[in-house]
Amino acid sequence: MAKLMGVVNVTPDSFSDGGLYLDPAAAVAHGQELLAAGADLLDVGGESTRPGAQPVGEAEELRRVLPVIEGLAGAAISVDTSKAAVAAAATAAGATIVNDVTALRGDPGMAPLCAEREVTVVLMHMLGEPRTMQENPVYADVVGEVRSFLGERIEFALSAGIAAERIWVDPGIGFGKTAEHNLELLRRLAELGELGHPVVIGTSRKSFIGSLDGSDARERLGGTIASTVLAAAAGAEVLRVHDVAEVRQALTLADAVLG
Ligand code: HH2
Repeated sequence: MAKLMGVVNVTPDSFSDGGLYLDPAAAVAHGQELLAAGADLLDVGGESTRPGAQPVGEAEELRRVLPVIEGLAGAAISVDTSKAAVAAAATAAGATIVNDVTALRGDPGMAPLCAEREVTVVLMHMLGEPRTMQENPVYADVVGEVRSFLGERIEFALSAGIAAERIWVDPGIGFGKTAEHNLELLRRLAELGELGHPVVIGTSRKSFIGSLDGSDARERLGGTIASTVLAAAAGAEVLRVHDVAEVRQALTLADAVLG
């Protein structure tokens, strides 16, 4: 069965749960809840990457995520960061996965650090940067372009000394994409599996769901479940979600039917 990556956002401004877990104790308790609900790993992040988000400084990001990673010691933790210094401290505190939405393009120190620490790296596709990425994204062939970008980033990671078995890829749902681009990526997700690395996908509560029915971020559980089940059926191995218990049940059912 696909693995569930539970989201722990230690931010004031994340698009669906900003401010709920800014207090470290609340974030740790939330992480523990997600583990109890069936999360296989937890993705701890201290910087929102929602469209229009402002960047966060290194000291502030560290102040947010480190106590939470320390408080969740023993769980499988990924740190959602593009900064090498944050990844360095997080991996020293026990994180074993670095989830970098810039795919090692944001900080020149990131690739050597990940190679040296022997952590798993998530390489995600993003067109542009969060502040402006939703201003008219254009592709001739979104799936082909995402696939060739990820192929190029895999080569870069390998050349930096990151082992092939520690590289995961992610199409970056909502990162410089229209709703139709996101739907096309879901429709043809199996093509990304041909890269030969585990595919991670994060559709949870995202606005392409709302674009279909007008729902707000907190009202997108049905669309989250449908999209994660479809992604798992298309071969995605890691599903990044906020609502772990509900998605776990849906995957269990899908798995029982499809085998
Ligand atoms: N999506 C978000 C953040 N990090 N990482 C990966 N690998 N894939 C994703 O799709 C992805 C990600 C955005 O979701 P969220 O963390 O809930 O919101 P925010 O960025 O506003 O904190």
